[in-house]
Amino acid sequence: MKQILVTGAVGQIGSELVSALRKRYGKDKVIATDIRMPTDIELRDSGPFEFLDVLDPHHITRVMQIYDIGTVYHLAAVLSAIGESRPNVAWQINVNGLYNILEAARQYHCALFFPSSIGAFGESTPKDNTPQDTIQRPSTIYGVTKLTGELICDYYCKRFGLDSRGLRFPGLISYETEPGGGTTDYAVSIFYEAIKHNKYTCYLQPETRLDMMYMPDAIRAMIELMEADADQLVHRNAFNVTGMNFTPEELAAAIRTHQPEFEIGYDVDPVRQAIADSWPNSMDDSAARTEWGWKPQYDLAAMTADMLDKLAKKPTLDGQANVARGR
Ligand code: AKB
Repeated sequence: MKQILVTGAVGQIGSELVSALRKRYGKDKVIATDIRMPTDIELRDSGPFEFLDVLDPHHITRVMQIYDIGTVYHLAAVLSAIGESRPNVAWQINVNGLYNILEAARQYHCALFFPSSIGAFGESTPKDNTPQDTIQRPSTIYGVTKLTGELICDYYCKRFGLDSRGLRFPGLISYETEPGGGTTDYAVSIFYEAIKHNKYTCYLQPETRLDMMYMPDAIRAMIELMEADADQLVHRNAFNVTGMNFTPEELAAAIRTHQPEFEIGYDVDPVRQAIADSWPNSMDDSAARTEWGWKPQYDLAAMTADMLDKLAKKPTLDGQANVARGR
């Protein structure tokens, strides 16, 4: 089996994907790369790590020459809220970085995973049960870069036969590595604050409904899609996938079933609220279910229970965790 390259390996998805891929295919089969040094000891010591700047095509080629890469999971990206504050950087990394990776994948005959997002939809997209194939006119730079990514990945598949596949991720909830600069980050921060202080101030309005997914489902979705039989795939870039959808109020209520005194307040950030308002309330992921058997395992209740349990045991949250949860 050829090796797997992961870009953006130190980020929220990358840190957990690398560990899952190493468990599945072997430690030396997975080359973790990032422009940041991993602080996580497991990620750093469990297999090869290379500094890799996706904006440097020569650097990518050098890494491709050193290893025998067959698949690339290209996760290096800027998220939606940061993108709005630095549109130029969002375009550079999300579009030019992807282009450099696509070119290297074409040259070295690699399969490519590309993460798109609910951000690739916009105000004119049907909001409820958003279809797989529908209007996509995103109004954020993040959305524009993600839609560009979907299209260019499809183009490389049709034009050069590159085996590119992708998912439109909703907000991802995880306890290992916190996200940074996204609009859906509240759904992670709320758990840290619930454990530490038993209260949270949310930057989105109480009734803002968005799709979400727990990280174990997201990791499984990526691997299952990349392992799926190509003949079964009608779509490629990118499949709607979702695990659950909820509002901040509903998430707070789920946390209250474990911590009855938990309080939520609101201090709305107009930038992130506008981004969230332009995204679907819920996506139809039947194409993913039909074409490669997608099925989430975590709903709101299961995810909430697991997040609170895992975070309460996290060494960095010790002490304060016991105060909020009465243990
Ligand atoms: C963000 O909020 O920017 C991301 C996403 C939904 O793509 N989590």
